Amino acid sequence: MLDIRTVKIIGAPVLIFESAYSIEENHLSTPENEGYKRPDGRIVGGTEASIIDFPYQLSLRYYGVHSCGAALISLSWALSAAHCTVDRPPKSLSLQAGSENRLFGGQIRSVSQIIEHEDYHHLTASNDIAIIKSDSPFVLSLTVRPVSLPLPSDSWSYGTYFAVSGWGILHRDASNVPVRLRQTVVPIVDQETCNTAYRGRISQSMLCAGYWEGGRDACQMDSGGPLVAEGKLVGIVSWGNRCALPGFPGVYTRVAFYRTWIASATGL
Ligand code: 4AZ
Repeated sequence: MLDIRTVKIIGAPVLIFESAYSIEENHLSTPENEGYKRPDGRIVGGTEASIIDFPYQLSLRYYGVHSCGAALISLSWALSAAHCTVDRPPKSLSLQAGSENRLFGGQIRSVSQIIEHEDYHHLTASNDIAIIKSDSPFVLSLTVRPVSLPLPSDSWSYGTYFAVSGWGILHRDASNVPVRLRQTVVPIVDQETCNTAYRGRISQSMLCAGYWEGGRDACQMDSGGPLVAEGKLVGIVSWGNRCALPGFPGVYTRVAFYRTWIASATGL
């Protein structure tokens, strides 16, 4: 199956769409892979993170409940994945900044506008990017600070490591979402190699990161969240074949590819 969309009811009456994209391939469920699907209860190699080190990290809330990550790119604008906002009216969403605890603290804003990429396609996850406007600006602080955007011409060479962060699940089959922010570090994966692994589904607007042997990755509920290197927002958590599987890196929306689209939508 190409596109798995999970709907979970977490303590009725709140309906949460756990984010969208995983390619499920039965032949991958071998005993060797089992260890990577359940890597000793940690996010795929992650550790708890302080919001001071990730002051651009936002929680995108759906009816008040964490549903995706997002990144603060100015005091009034955020970037996330289109699969996190699709079919969700602005009124149903809010943003939390400035807290590593997704249940408590920080600054919370209503969403006044959502600009999904006009060519977002849910089956291919192409153009999986959305711009979100907060109804009033966040206040700059030690724990709330926008991340820089890359230049359209920016690219990252072999050997570059990125930080990915979020409140995503700790392994692919986990049912609970961590309360505290977590992060992990992943190297860039060669575009051709990634495209071969994913059988031609990786376009120039995507970027892959992860370890060939698996073990560290973003996962559901990290979607829409930031992949950062050298203070720049390089990627947005988008999709992958499950999480942290060997041979299947995480796939991210390549932010540099959308730099002019972001400028024309926001003026940033
Ligand atoms: C998801 O379902 C998802 N390992 C997010 C990221 C990755 C896989 C799935 C990448 O939202």
